[in-house]
Formats: sequence, C-alpha cells, structure tokens
Amino acid sequence: MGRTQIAIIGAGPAGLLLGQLLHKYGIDNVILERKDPDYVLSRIRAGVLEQGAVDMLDEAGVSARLHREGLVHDGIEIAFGGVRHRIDLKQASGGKSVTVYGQTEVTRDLMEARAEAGLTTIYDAADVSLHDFDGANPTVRYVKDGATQELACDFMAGCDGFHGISRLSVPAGAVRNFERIYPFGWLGLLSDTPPVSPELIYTNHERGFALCSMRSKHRSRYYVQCSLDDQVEQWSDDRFWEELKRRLDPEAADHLVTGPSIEKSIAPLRSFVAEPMRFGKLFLAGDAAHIVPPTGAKGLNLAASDVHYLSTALREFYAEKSSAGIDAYSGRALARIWKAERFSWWMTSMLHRFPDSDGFAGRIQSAELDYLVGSAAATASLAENYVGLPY
Ligand code: RFL
Ligand code: PHB
Repeated sequence: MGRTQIAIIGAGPAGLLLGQLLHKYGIDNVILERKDPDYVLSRIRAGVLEQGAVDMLDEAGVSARLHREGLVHDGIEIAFGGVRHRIDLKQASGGKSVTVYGQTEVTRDLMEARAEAGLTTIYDAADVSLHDFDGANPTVRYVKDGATQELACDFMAGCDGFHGISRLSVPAGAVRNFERIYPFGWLGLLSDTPPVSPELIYTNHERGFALCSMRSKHRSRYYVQCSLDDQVEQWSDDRFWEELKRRLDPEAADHLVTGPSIEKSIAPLRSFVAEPMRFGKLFLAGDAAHIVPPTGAKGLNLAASDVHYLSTALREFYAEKSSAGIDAYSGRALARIWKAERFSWWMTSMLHRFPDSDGFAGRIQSAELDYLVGSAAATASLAENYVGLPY
C-alpha cells in the first residue's frame, strides 16, 4: 500500500493548485485523476482571474507565462437597450483589476510545474473510492491498469468537481445541499479571431443574454443564452454568429470579426452549495462543493480561495501542530462562497431573459440596469465583487 500525507482527488485547477502549494510548504501529496491530461486540458472554461487568484499562482511559482501573456483589464462593459456602458472596475474598486487568462493555460502551467517538481499524479485512475475518512486509517482505493491500488493518507482533499465522487461519499444525512437551476443555458464558441472590443461586453437583449470575452488579442470567446433543449449540432457557426450579431449593439455588431469555431459547447446554469465542506479527514474544495452560474466569472476564483484557506490550514496543522485552521476551514470558505453565490445569482438575474408572463420582472430588470450605471454606489458594489472580495 502507498502512503502520502494528502490524497488529492481530481487534477483540475483546485487539485493542482493545492498540490503545488502543499509541496511548497513541504507537505507530501498524490493526485488521483479519472481522465488523461489531454482530456483535462480540452475543457474550455473560465477566462477571468481575480487578483487573489493571480497572487496564489504567484505564490505557487507558476505565473511567469500568465504575467507575459495575460491581459490586465481595468473595466467591463454592460450593454442594454442597444447602448454600452463602461464600468471602470479599477476606479470603482479602489485600484483593483482582473486578468484575462484561460483556465486551460492555468491548468497547463500547473501541470508542467507539477511534472517538473517530480510530484506524483496518477491519471486514468478508475473507480476511486474514499474509506475511513472519519476514522484512524483514511485510505483511497482506485483501479489503475486493471489492478486495485490503495493509498493511505492523513487527509483527503476532494477536488473532483461537481460530478466527482468525494461529496457523494459522505452519508446523505451529514451534508445539506442548496440549489437553484436556471431555465436556460450558455452556448459558447471559441475562435481564432480578434476580440470585438478590448474589454468584455455583457449584454442584456430581448433575444437573450450575450457575452463577448476573449483568451488573447487573437482568440475570442463568445456566449449566447440558449434554450436547455438546444443541441450543439443545431447551432452551425453561421447561426451562432448571426444570433450573436442580433444581440450586440450596432457598433459591436459592425466590428465583429467572425471565423470558424475551434470549440462550441452548451453549459447549463446552476447555483449549488454543499454544507459543510469538511467531514472528519475529508475536505471538499472548488466545484466539488459549490457551483455558480458563469455570469460573474467566479467559479475558478472560488476554487482558488478555497485552496487558500485549505492549504494554509494544512500548513498550520503540520508546522505548528494546530488544528485551528482545519477546524475553521469550512466556515471561512463558506462565508466567501455565499457572497460569490449571491453576486453570480444577481448578475445572472439582471442580464438574462426569464419566462415573464406579465412583464413585471422585465421592468425590474431595466430599473436595476439603469440604477447600476447611474449610481456610483451601485457601480462600486458591482466592481468590488467582480474584482473579488478579500480572502
Ligand atoms: P474541475 O475543473 O471540474 O476539476 C475536477 C477534476 O476532477 C476529476 N474527477 C475525478 N477524478 C478522480 N475520480 C473521480 N471520481 C473524479 N471525478 C471527477 C475531473 O476529471 C476533473 O479533472 O473542478 P475544480 O478544480 O474545482 O475547478 C473549478 C473550475 O473548473 C470551474 O469553477 C470554472 O471553470 C467555472 N467557470 C468560470 N470560473 C471563473 O472563475 N471565471 C470564468 O470566467 C468562468 N467561466 C466557468 C466559466 C465554467 C463554465 N462551464 C462549462 C461549467 C465558463 C463556463 C462555460
Ligand atoms: C470566459 O471568457 O469564458 C468568461 C468570461 C467571463 C464570464 C464567463 C466566462 O463571466
């Protein structure tokens, strides 16, 4: 049987960042990942990093390329009624910005650093199961190349995303789930075309929400709100570009450069929190414990703040023989998570088309948007949340 201090389930951004920080603190860890590295890198997801997440990547020693290639954004645009309004994030938040750098690139940088440090990641680990995390001999079992293996550990970190096994390993009575499902999805398209505008544009339109984002000065990421019944095959590139253009303000529609898609996918929108995030010697972090709709760009950033609380808690445990950090982990993480849940739910509510039989919700939405761009206090509140609340 193998042995490690921390068994990490999942080699997404949460698991990889946790592993890298623990290694810096002299804490030994092994990552078990169900898929292969190429599959993990093929998932096109987040694009916006808060300063807190950038600081953590700095601390982990994996940010050289991020600082070379990442785009620092001081503002975003909110469009409604065919008019764009710039939110000066930097000015409204007292000097903070966000960095546009894809999750794929963060993951690649973390994978390379892990390989360089000679740390163990077991890819294609099937049937991972967690045992005795409430007892004296926590053990993770998995199947690799047809053989069952066992890994003994001090603690387990469940970083295996929303569909992972960690949260499901906890007895149903020990966990409480909170959930909202939204009645629409996002259809995303990635293309090697220059972004329509230097900053992100979030658009409220009667045909539905649209978002213009990017990965670099040559690669764009666009989203349109779609029906949950839509299949990606029903959306040719031409249909996507035409729908996006109809939702953009005239100037943006005019400037939009279209091209063949590199990737196209539909994601459902969900708010979800599992409480608590610690069960004896098992901790949950990232999407394994919570999901936000992508409208606030908070998912990856919450994974980073969870990892901050968890890595510092484990460091305290080993270096100072103190359990204070691990005892406080769930409460500290959840206090920040719920604020990001609120923000993501609010951004989603303000910007999407909902079924609205009498039009009341639509009028409230218009008033909300008008208030947002017309009030310094409302603008400051959006900016403070978008750049990221303190850890
Ligand atoms: P991940 O990335 O899902 O990684 C979990 C890993 O665990 C593995 N796994 C298992 N391994 C072993 N055994 C099992 N039984 C396992 N089950 C699963 C999986 O294969 C996987 O490799 O979770 P993590 O690390 O917590 O990271 C969370 C982020 O990926 C997620 O929050 C963000 O992508 C959310 N998100 C965004 N976040 C932002 O901060 N800013 C954004 O702009 C942003 N945009 C987005 C997004 C998510 C999106 N989708 C598709 C969900 C845009 C979209 C469209
Ligand atoms: C993205 O670039 O994928 C992205 C950006 C901002 C969001 C969501 C997704 O709010």
